[in-house]
Amino acid sequence: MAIFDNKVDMEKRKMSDEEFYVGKAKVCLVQGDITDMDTDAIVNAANPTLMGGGGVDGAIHRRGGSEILEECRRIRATDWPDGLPTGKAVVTSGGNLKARYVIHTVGPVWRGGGQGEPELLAEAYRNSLRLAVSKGMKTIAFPSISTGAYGYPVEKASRIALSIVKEFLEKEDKLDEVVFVLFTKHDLEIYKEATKEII
Ligand code: AR6
Repeated sequence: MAIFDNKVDMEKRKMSDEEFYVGKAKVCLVQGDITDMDTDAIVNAANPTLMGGGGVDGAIHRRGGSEILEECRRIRATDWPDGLPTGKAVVTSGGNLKARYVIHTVGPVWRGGGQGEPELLAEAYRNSLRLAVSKGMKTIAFPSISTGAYGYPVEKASRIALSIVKEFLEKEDKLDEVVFVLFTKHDLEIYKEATKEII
């Protein structure tokens, strides 16, 4: 039964996937819900409170269950009493999710682009990738950080996301797969366009 399910999953992913390699690591673009992913980690586009919210953050906490929130509370109490700064990343277990871990990072709020947003968004991706490697993870899935409630234009954000992943994989050979899970067909198309320039 497990084999059958895997086959179905692979077929589904083949239909919507765009795949390419950086060194021996595979990078995939998929349209879907990141809470369905069975990668070692999924990344949460959180806010500094780490106490949940809307969008992908809400979906992860709803489906992952209270264990994730409990761990976030502990992280706040011990490491980040004033909140997780923009661009940083922390890890919790995946609770009831298929993914074993959730990496919580905070992207920048878009304020026109002149307030350090590109570098902060790059840091959010970079620190998430570093954390995954430091924990021995092999596969990681990202949402399109900052491009929902935080208003970062997806055309610009997709280019930063792909450039940072490419740069990271060129220097570091410990990850097997990085997946971008785009919630809408529109975002998937924009990411596909961006790969033509970046990769
Ligand atoms: N799977 C994949 N992508 C999703 C999902 C999902 N289940 N749900 C939404 N998206 P956002 P941000 C997409 O707003 O802009 C929260 O309230 C969504 O379509 O989730 O970084 C936090 O608590 C968009 O493309 O994150 C913060 O307060 C992308 O995920 C704030 O929002 C990011 O949208 C963070 O804002």
